[in-house]
Amino acid sequence: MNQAAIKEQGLSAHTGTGPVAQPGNPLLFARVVSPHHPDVLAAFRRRSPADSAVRYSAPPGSHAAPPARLQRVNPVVRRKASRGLTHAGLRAPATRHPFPTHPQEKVLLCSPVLVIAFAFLLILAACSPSSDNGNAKKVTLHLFTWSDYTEETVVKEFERRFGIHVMTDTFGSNEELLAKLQGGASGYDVVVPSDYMVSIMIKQGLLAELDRSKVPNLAQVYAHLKGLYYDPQNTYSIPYLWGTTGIGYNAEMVSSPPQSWQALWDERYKGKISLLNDEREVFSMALRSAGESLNTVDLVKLEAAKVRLMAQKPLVKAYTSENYDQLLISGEVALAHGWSGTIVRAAAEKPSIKYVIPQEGGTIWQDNLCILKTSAHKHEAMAFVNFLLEPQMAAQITTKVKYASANEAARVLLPKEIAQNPAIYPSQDTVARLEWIKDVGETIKAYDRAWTELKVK
Ligand code: N2P
Repeated sequence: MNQAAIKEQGLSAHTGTGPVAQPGNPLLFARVVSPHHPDVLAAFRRRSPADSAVRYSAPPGSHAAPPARLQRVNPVVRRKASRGLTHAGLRAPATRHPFPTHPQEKVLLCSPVLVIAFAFLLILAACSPSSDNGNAKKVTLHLFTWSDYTEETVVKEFERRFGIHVMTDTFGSNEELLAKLQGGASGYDVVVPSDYMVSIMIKQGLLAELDRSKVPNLAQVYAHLKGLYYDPQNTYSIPYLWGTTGIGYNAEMVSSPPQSWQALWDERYKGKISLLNDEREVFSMALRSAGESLNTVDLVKLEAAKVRLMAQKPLVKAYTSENYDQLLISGEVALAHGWSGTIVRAAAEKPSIKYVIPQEGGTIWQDNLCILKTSAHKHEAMAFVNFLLEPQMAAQITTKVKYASANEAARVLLPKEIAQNPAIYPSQDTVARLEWIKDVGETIKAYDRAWTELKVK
């Protein structure tokens, strides 16, 4: 991270990149090589365990908090390390006193050979990646987000300004995100779950509590998009982009604009219909088309929805969340169950493509920036989250992906055709017909079974 960026974020300057000391990691001493670093001085002082605890003086003008690497040093590790033992009970490298007192040793210390060797070692230490010389190895943040949800120039700008590298992986549904994390996918820092998935991930202990002082741009988020049911204090999630689920259609291929979800059961469009490859979204559509809540926990209603979906299956060309814009553009499908922004993007390429939310209503959703509890780079992740919410950046993202930004200040920076597009920013009346997907608790098992049955039969 460069110095300007550090200042901007109020992060403490730290430039070392040696192995991180963690419980069970015997490298606590191995990483401490710079003779100027406060860790070294503390380790060499050899006082009581309390006195030898790692100390850090914040650089003038910076926040008083120690840098992440030092914060992560478990006090138990520090205490054991000062006795030459690590947390795991392994013997750490001996910490010889640097100023020998034996007369022979004093003679040796004065020898020119030793002086040169010492100077050489100092130069080596100064050139090593763990030293405080500003040559810190770049941190890489791992972002796990929806496909087609990132604006490359914004990510490049973050990398340029902060000197942090960002690697992006994508998923196609909330369930895929959760399954990958539960399956042990590790190393991700920032993830982008929707509303109901935030509540599930909180319950499962996957998300880190956010230091909101590091995300001042949260103040720019629309008040009505903050403190929603899934995270009432925004303790774990920062609203990012939001949208709706409806039908994208090619006006040149349908006799009249679809007004009801029933259009997706119209035999005339057999083989020309695509549905999202998304369990909760597909059941939401089937439940709302029958006038039911999309969060029903009534197993009879759920079963009836499944039966309707089974009957519809022969008409469906594909269950896909990732290329239905292309299917619409190429004319392979006439009707696509899909998310607002993706269909608006297709419409920008082919003006006969339109977006409609059927009269029975459907889903409203909000995707959120969250940091995983397991992230090794929480400070940098927080800087990234805040950066994505800068009005200019948020406006660039919305201009590209065509999903509404949660950032109120971004809206005035958008081109008119986006800021005033009701398919991107729906009216209050439309929003009133929509419903948030919620965690249905144990009933999710019945949804899972019904979904599997639909997909495999
Ligand atoms: C776009 C993903 C939209 C996010 N590919 C739906 N929550």
